[in-house]
Amino acid sequence: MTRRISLTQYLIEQQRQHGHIPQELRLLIEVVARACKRIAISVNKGALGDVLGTAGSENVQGEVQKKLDIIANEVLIEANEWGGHLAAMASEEMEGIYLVPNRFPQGEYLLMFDPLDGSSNIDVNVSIGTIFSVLKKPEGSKGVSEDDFLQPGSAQAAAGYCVYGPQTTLVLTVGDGVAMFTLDREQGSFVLTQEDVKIPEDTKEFAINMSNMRHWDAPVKRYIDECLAGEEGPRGKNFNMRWIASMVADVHRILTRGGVFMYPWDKREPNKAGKLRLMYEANPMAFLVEQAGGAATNARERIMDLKPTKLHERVAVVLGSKNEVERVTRYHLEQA
Ligand code: AHM
Ligand code: MG
Repeated sequence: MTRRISLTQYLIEQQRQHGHIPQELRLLIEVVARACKRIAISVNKGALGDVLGTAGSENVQGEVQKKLDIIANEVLIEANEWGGHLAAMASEEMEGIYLVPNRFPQGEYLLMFDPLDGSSNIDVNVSIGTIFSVLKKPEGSKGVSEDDFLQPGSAQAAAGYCVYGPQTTLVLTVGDGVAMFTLDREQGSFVLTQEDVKIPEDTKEFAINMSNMRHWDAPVKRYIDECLAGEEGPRGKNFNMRWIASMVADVHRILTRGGVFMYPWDKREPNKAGKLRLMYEANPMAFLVEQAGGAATNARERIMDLKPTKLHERVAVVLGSKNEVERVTRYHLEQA
């Protein structure tokens, strides 16, 4: 029988072999994984568990909150606040940062998350997920403020997501490649199912919300038009399209078989950079994708080089197979 490696075992072995997962970070990742298991249980209950539908409130971005958005946010906070590994947390569902209460020991790490990504898919039984990003509190800073979170994605100590689909899969990087763990529901543990995940450099599959086409900037239109022209067009090959409307599920497909994902800036929102959030959606996904040999830009610059100016900052996102991301980015830079 092949040896089954649990997430705990994997992290301990990584710590022993490479020494790059400090004890506190290992604890943090395990706690996040445990919270994801609890969220998976709520997601799986669906209509039987009073978890579907709206909660009758709005988050800081003016979006209607679903019951599961709130449940997942609470599960992540409760699981993480007492362990002593964190100084503070930030979430898509909370306006300001969440300080670890004084009654608990304070740690060195900062945790950011989108507790339930792909909210529009909750009620229709389509894959959704949790995205998380881990930073270290800047050295010498007393207390914690929002400014401490405003570090570029290249400073992330770890990042990952958990996709709640036909399988529940946790995907993780601590800066040494990407590993995938599948939840064994009988045993209640995440089991290593793929190591050293690699995104092919080339692809014939793109993911974009085509209904926004009339609002796109010219370089986005050029890129997609060329894909749609198929074998007879300048690309000389036929492209396929997928759009799940859960970034977690779209990125999971790209990590599994390649592809390019785009949520570009468009003319509907002249003053906003895009729809997706830099700190807890784009940065963690960019870290994973780069660690798997892919690329991630805001159509002009590397996402992980961007210096955030606020917690809930939005950003245009182009990520996935390297050669396609470079092409989309080149089209934008040529236009400038
Ligand atoms: P959410 O965090 O409120 O769920 O929004 C983010 C989601 C992404 O998962 C997905 O890629 C995108 O929004 C889908 O947007 P659209 O409905 O415009 O296609
Ligand atoms: Mg989201």
